[in-house]
This record gives sequence, structure tokens and C-alpha cells, in this order.
Amino acid sequence: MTATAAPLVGPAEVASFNRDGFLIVPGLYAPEAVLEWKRIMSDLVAQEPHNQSGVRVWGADNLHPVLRAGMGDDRIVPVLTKLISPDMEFLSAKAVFKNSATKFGSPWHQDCFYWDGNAKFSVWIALDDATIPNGCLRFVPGSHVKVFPRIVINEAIGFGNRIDEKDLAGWPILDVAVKRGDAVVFHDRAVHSSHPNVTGADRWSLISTYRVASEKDACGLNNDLWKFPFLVSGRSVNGGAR
Ligand SMILES: O=C(O)CCC(=O)C(=O)O
Repeated sequence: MTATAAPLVGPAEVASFNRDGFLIVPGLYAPEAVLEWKRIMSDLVAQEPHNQSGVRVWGADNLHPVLRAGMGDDRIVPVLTKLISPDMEFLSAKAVFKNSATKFGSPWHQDCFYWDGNAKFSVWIALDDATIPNGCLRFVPGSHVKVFPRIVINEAIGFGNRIDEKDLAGWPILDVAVKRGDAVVFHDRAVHSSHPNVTGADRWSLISTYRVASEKDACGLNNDLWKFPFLVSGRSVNGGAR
């Protein structure tokens, strides 16, 4: 008889996600699989002019086929459908790399500052081990219940929409050190940032973004990036297709 692996998400994980606005999913992906994704993304990024933000985004229709398949495969889909909804569509994927030239920490923010409409949900996938010295994520548990005051700052590193740290006074902060292949699923109001990478070595992550496909969302209609959602589960009222 073969042993069946325990599901990564059960009632305790759903409760934790709803309470905190994020959930760490250890070992979601095999380390070798995400190393292949890192190789593909770093080759693509290397072909482009130097990018001081350390960020590059691809829409679902414009993503390398290996990455696109991974964003809707049977590792992530059961996690999203249990945590969020049986109807899910994938919108875009983002590479975030920090290294000796791009070592700043990402400032505190809520992703919803950058987009309108319904809630979006992202999956931060560790393509390298992420530690405090090399720039792991930081989360404010429970912060997804409200929208924080936004400050706009224009700098070459990007991340123009931020939260002033003084507005986080009294909130808990959790450093999220993870291993290559681990993932963090989070709500677009979950306040987060990352530590600076002071090691000089690469720290790559891939952030994939999804929404509930069966709820009409105006966001993306006039946005080329999200024009062709990829339906990964259930049905879509937003034009998402398989
Ligand atoms: O990986 C990081 O440094 C965080 C990136 C981030 O917060 C974002 O792109 O929204």
C-alpha cells in the first residue's frame, strides 16, 4: 500500500490564513523545480537593461510556458482552492531579486495600493533560502483587516506606494525566513516588507498573483498586464481561460 501525503492545507491552516492574512506553506515546491524557474527568470532578466528595482513582471499571456504551467499546477491549485475559493484565475508573475547591486529591503506596503477592484492573492515563492541577512519577508499579522494610510515616494528603486513605519506602531511584526521551495500565500491587504540583502549573494523570489474568478472584477479591463487571465480552477466571469 502506498502512503498518501497529508494535504498541505487543512482547517487549521485555513483559520490561520483568515486570522493573519498570510500563510507559510513549507515545501510546496521541490527545490530542483524552483531552481529551474530561477534559471529561466534570471536568463530573461539578464537580457534586459539593468533594473534598479529588482522587479520584473509578466502577464499570464506573456509568461514563459514552464512558469505558466507551474502557476496552475496541482501543487498550488489545491492550496488556493482550499484557502480562498474553488474558482481561481492567475493574473501575473513577478521576479524579485536582491543581490550585491540590488540590496535594499522592499519598503512596508499593501499590494492593494497598486491595484483596484476585488481582493487579489499572491504567492511568494522562495527560489533561494530566504534569511534575515539576505532579505526575507516581514509580515504584520492581522493587518489585512484594513487599508493603511499610503505615502507616495518617487525613487529609482520603485515601490512608490508605501506605509510609514510609525503607522505600524503597536502591530506585531513577523520575520518569515523560509527554505527554497517554500511559499507564502497572502492577501493584498497583508502589510509586508523585506529585509535588505547584506550578504552580497543572490536572493530570488517569484510572486504569482491570483483572484477569485467567479467574482466580477473591473480591475484589469484597461490593464494590458491582466487582460488574459489564466483560469486554473473552476469557472470565470472575467474572461479567464485555460
Ligand atoms: O521579495 C521582496 O523583497 C518583497 C517584494 C514585495 O513585497 C512585492 O513585490 O510586493
